[in-house]
Parts: sequence; structure tokens; C-alpha cells
Amino acid sequence: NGIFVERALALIKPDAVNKADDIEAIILNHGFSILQKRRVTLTAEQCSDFYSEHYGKKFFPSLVAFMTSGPIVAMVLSKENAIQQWRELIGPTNSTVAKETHPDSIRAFFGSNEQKNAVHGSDSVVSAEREIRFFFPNCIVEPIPVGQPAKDYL
Ligand code: DGI
Repeated sequence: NGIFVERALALIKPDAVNKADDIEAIILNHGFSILQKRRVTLTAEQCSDFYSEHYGKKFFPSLVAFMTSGPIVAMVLSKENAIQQWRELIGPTNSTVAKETHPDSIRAFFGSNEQKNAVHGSDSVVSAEREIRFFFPNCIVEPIPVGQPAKDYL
């Protein structure tokens, strides 16, 4: 219990990589720290692994095609309650919906539709740990209780 400085994985997807500087500025303006950052182009195999929970769904092949169509930017974000905070900042999955219901969200502003939605955010502590390890195998993933001496976690 208590407040935790969490770590969340953020991805800037191929449709928004040319807006990466703007998106990073929004992230920092909302009080997140960017602990790690990597630009990478996923292979279809890597992407299928990352999105394995969606394997077999109708949109899976086009999701993989889109996510491997160009470079992405992977980042580890840190903030109190970062996982939920980042999900709220990015908005609903479908950018068309986001433009209606969450016009100030990143997916409303930078995304286009249900697939080209600009960014990804971990949706739980469990998925954040898996997703951070996927892109940053040496990164610490555990949430840090506020007040804990930082040296214990470096
Ligand atoms: O966690 P999210 O990215 O918000 O959503 P998710 O984990 O349910 O889906 C992962 C990605 O797959 C999502 O960002 C866009 C794509 N996707 C999800 N549902 C659909 C979809 N793409 C298409 N074309 N149609 C869908 O219904």
C-alpha cells in the first residue's frame, strides 16, 4: 500500500514517430521522467511476441504489419501512479473515439483510427514489467515506494 513511483512502457508507434519530439515534450510537461529511450524497428516475430495476447484476433496481422512498418520509439516512463497516469494521458484505444470523448488526449491529437493510434501504454503493473523487460532487459521494473532511499534501487 501507499504511493508508488511506478514505471510504465510507452511506445511511439510508426504513424507518430515524426512527432516524437512533440510527444516527449507532452510527457515531460505532465511530470513524467523518461528513464530510458530507444529507437527500434521490430521484426514481425518480435512484434508478434510483444502483442501475443492478441494472437488469433482478426486485426492481428494488420497490427503486426503496421507496427513493423517503420521505426518506433520505446521509453520507460516514471512517475507516481505512472501506469494509470500514462493511460489517461494517451486516451482510448481508438483514436476516432478519442477525438470525440477525450479531445485533449495524445491519441486524439496524434492518432488517426483504431489501428494508427500514435502511442502505446502498459495497462497494468504485470504488463508494464513484461513490456519494460521486452525492450530494456536490464531496466529495473518494480514500483518504488515513495520515501524509500533511492540508492537501494539504483
Ligand atoms: O492497450 P491498447 O493499445 O489501448 O489496446 P489493445 O491492447 O486492446 O490493442 C492493442 C492494439 O491493437 C491497439 O493499440 C490497436 C490495435 N487494435 C485493438 N483493437 C483493434 C485494433 N486494431 C484494429 N484494426 N481493430 C481493432 O478492433
